[in-house]
Formats: sequence, C-alpha cells, structure tokens
Amino acid sequence: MYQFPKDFLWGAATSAPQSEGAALLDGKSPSTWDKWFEMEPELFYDGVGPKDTSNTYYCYKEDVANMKAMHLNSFRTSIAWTRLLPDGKTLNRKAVRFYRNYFTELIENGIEPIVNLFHFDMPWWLMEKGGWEARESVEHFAYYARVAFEQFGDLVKKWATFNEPLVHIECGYFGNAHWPKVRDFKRALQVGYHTLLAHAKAVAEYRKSIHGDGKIAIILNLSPVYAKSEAKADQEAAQWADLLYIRSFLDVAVYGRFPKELVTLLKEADLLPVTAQNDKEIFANNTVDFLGCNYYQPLRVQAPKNAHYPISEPRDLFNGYDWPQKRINPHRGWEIYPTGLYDIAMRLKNSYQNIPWFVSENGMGVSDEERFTNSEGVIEDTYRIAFIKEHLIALQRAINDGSPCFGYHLWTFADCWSWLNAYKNRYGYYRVELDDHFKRTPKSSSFWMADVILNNGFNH
Ligand code: BGP
Repeated sequence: MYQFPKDFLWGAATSAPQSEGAALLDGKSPSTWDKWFEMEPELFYDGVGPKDTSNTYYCYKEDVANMKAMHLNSFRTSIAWTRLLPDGKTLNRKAVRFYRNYFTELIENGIEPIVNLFHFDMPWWLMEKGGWEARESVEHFAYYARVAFEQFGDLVKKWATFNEPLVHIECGYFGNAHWPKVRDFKRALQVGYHTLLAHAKAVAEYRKSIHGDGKIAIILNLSPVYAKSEAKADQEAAQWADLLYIRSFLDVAVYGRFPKELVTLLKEADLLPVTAQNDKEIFANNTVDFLGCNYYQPLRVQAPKNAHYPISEPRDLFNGYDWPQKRINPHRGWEIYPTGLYDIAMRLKNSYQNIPWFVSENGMGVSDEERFTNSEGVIEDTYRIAFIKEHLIALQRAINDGSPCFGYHLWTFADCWSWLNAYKNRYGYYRVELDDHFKRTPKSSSFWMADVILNNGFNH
C-alpha cells in the first residue's frame, strides 16, 4: 500500500486566464493574451482564444460539486489582476463578488482554496508601459497584492505570488511563445529581476496585511537538470542551466538572495540588471513560508560547442540531445521521468532548509483525447492513471525519506485552455466539451483518483 501522510492535500490546479472565460466582461480589462489574440488569432491552435476558456466564471458551482464528488480537499486557481483592478487602481466590485463567491463555495464544500496572484496574465495597460521591464510594475503588483489580501485574505489562508516566473521570462524574452516575444537576454534578466522583486514585495504586503495570518509561497517549475555525460563541458553546462533555471528562483524564494555564482558571471559579462539601493533588504526580509513545485519533465543538458558562460541563448543547452532511455509521452512529446520528482523532493529537503512544499502541478497532456472514449461515453485515460500513479510512487518514496511534501495537485481539474496551444492538449480529470456548452464529463482517472483520496493512498 502506498499510504500518504494524514491531512495530505489532494487537489488540482488551474488559473484564471485559462479557465474563467468572460475575458472582457463585467469590467475586466484585457491582458496581453486578450490583445495578442485580437492581433494574431491565427497563432492560436484552432483559432481558439482566451475568451473561450472553460467557462468557470459561470459554472464554478458545478465544478466545485464535481470536486466534492471526487473528495478533493484543496484546489488552486488564480485571480485575474485585470478583473480585480481593471486600470490598476479602481476596485471592480463585480470581481470581488465573483471571487468571494467562488472561494466561499469551495470552503463550504470542504475544499481549501490556494490562490495565486499572477499566472502569465500581464495587464495590457501595464505592458504598454514596459511590462516587467519597467520598475514601476513592481509597485503596481505590490498594490494589486495588497488589495487581493484585503478582499480575500479572510477566506484564503494559502497564497502564492507567481506561477512559474521562469516561463513568462523565458517564453516572452528568449522565446516567442508569450508576449512581447522578443529575444534579448539582457532584457530577460531585467524582467526576471523585477518579477522576483515584485514577488518579495507581495510577501511583505502579506505580512503587513490584517489578514496575514496564513502562509505565502511562490510556485516554481523545478525541473531537475541532468547532464548528458560526466564530461567537464556537459557538467558545466548543467551547472549553468541549474543556476539560471532553478537556483536563481529557489535561492531568492527560500534564502532571500541570488546565488553568488550567478552574480559573478553576470557582472563579468556586463549583464547585471539595474537595481536600487534597498532591494537586497527586501529580498532578504521576505522569504516564503512554503513552496509549490510544478513538475512535468526534467531538463537534459549538453554543452553547446565552444560554450562561454553566461550563455545568453539558454535554449542552446537543450538542443539536439537525445537521451537514449527517454520515455516520451507520445501525445505531447514531453519526457516521462517520475524519478525527477523524487530528486527535486530530496533537494528541497537537503539543500533548502527542509521547506514545506507541495506538488502544485503535475500532469499529462493528451491531444485528440476523444479517441479514447468507450461505449459508455467515458474517456478511458488509463495512460493518465499510470502517469499519476508512477509520480505518486516516487513522491511517496521521497516523503518516506523525509521530504516535507504536504500535497499533490494534478494539472488540471476540468480541461482548460492553454496559451498558444489552446485546447490541443487535454489534462483534466473532467472533459470539457467546447461544442456543447462547455459540458463536463468525468474521465476514468477521476473515479480512480476519488478512491485514492478516500483511502489516502493506493495499492499497486
Ligand atoms: C504549466 C503552466 C500551466 C499549464 C501547464 C501545461 O507550465 O503553469 O499554465 O499550461 O504548464 O502545459 P501546456 O498547457 O503548455 O501543455
């Protein structure tokens, strides 16, 4: 029997921009996603944009009832900044009503809300002023955080500031999957710096808030980094990837400072971001109470030819490297490697002060999932059950070995919209039918998971 600790949090995660819908209704102003879709709809899979997400703005009660039927005891979503403060200053009463109703509905059904503030959805008005590149975004975010804590802090006792800050930096400033889709390493570093400063300021706001008696976290995608070989060049490349992708976030969140090696390398290359005098103190005084760890797949690294550190095209580290034992999810192309979850769990225990943490996202995206529908109309997602099981086994081993993990959230509860991929890959315990009024139907994994939760574990 794979048994989990008492009071373990079993849940699922989504985000406001990926699930709510009502993208420009009831006072909400556009985020970068809403505007980008207006400009280039053809870039979004099947032309489905951010207004066609899974409609929870209208049917959250149905979702909560389904969560209850599955025995979930926790659930994460985010607040849309552009809904709560459409112009950055004015409180939108309709948003307050919506989120209070939503969180209350969860609580009354025995499901603890875990609420995140930023899930890649930069307000358009702020993007026009430079987005995270502009220092003023830090103050705007701190104000938004303060308002959110004031309005919902009596209901919500577990908060997160950012979801996967690496992703909006990487995809927006050294890739082209997020707005403003530029490729500029120096600008990316400035964006990263301001994001983390905004995180620390939001933590400070929480601790000052009248409702600040709960806990606050950041959610990081902690994909463990593995070098291709023992060769010095590959080891160095892995160290750089780890420094940039993992430690620059984890060290700030848990220790309140950037890794020395990173600062030295950036200084030598004249790439240090612009900072202000008291920033160091802000980082140092505002470390997190707990962490969320999103884990999908590891990073396999090999040294690029003639590498000089810092490498300002970080994606060069991952190109063209075929790991012979790789198991690939054929439906999404991502590697399946449950041991990675064990490794990161033990690293948090051993190198990050035994910080309490939970799996805030893990999951398996599958395209054209309707092909697995059985004669009773249920999607038989046995591949997802196998995926979750393997990851839970790795997680349980880490917990037995002392890693202080207190929960597991699947991405996601009901299929939701995903950025440029829209509904290409489905992740939910529940199917959402876009052509049939967003109708929800449970997949096999939801029944399997309901049993796991009831027993707080499972047999083989
Ligand atoms: C994470 C994000 C989620 C979600 C998930 C699945 O990085 O936090 O927002 O989208 O990945 O990835 P994708 O939707 O790209 O398949």
